[in-house]
Amino acid sequence: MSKPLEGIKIIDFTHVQAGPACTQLLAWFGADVIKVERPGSGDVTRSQLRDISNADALYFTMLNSNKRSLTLDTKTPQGKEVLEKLIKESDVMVENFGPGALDRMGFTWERIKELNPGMIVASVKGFSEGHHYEDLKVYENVAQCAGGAASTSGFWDGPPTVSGAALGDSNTGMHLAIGILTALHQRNKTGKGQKVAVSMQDAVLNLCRVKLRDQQRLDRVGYLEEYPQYPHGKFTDVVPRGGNAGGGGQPGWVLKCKGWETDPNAYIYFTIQGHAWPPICKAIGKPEWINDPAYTTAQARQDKIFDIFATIEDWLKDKTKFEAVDILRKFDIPCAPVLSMKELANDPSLRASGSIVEVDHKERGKYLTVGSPIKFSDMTVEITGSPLLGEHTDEVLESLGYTPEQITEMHASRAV
Ligand code: CAO
Repeated sequence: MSKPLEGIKIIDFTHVQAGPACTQLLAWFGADVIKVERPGSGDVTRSQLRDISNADALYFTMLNSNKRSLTLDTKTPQGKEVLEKLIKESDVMVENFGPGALDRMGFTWERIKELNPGMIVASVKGFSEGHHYEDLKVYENVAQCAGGAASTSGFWDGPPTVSGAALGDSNTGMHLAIGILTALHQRNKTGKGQKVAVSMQDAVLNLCRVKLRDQQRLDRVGYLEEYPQYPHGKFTDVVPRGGNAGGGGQPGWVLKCKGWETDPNAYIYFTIQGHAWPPICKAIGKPEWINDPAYTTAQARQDKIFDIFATIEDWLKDKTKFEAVDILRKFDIPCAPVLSMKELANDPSLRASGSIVEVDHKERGKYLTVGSPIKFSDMTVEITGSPLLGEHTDEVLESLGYTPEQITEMHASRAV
């Protein structure tokens, strides 16, 4: 069966994580993604954090599956000529160079439009165009700090904390993919391409919108009732770090289970959903709390929420996180074990659903990667190994009309 994005050709001028995550997603869904890399070295992640010497690092392989690789020095006249030919016959160019790099290479938006008026040029930058920091180069944690994630994560008595989730990188790539698909849809109606841009700061902020909600509530009423600082602690005029508190209307916390003294992940996340109070009381052996006015409403519980969590922890002390969840699920209580990466890697459900897949790589052999989190009823997303550096250079050049002699000459001059 044909894949939804079959026929869409993408020049993948991306590197590291934010851009490659975007183009990888589009490649999974059928786009022909040609990764353009500098001859000799390629994407820096090919050699960063290697676990096998002389084989592409997992950092690269896990972000570049289903793509083709073309080596091209786009600062040489021949390299520029190849890129121009590619632009003429492609639908999308995705890039996440430092600010101004594409212009300095000679591929301004005006030039690209001239070559192909239907072209969609999609960019990731650290900050948006016109922003007072627009000249800055940005990596993951820089974006998490600039986008509001760090100031609102961690504990109130510790420093701002970044998340292990790639909120700045992969998240920005996912936003960009949505932008590209939107621009392609628009092009179907107008025939015209356009520029699509997502800044890492904006993509992080978009995921922090509940914290902007909280800032405005704090400005108005001076406290935030779902934060651990309420009602016994103090608020200032900025949204505080709330530790592991639930971010919505349901109080929640990470609670210790059997074995927490030696296993750093022997915990569950426990949520006290308002209408689930009676089942919670039954589950944890406190039926007397069901009709006790000191506990019946969320408001009544608020000032003793940590005593309630302590009671639940006492109930949890002889149960593993898996045993606890197996009991609590019968009571319809929103909860989950805190899973380590090792547990996730071996999770049979994630393997069965294709969310974690094993793929083959010419140099590495088999490796695990994260498969498509988006599931379709009419398509199974197949994940293939990432390309070796320049693996598809000759076939791409041939398809652009270059003769074998010209290709040999380009290799000799290191243009490819
Ligand atoms: N042929 C010739 N030159 C090439 C090339 C190719 N195939 N590919 C890249 N280059 C050149 C660029 O043109 C640029 O040259 P100039 O600076 O001389 O114009 C040069 O390589 C360096 O590019 P860069 O600025 O993108 O790379 P860097 O390693 O210095 O910075 C990063 C990396 C990620 C900080 C920067 O690209 C950036 O801020 N990108 C935008 C934000 C982003 O995506 N960050 C997330 C990265 S994932 O954590």
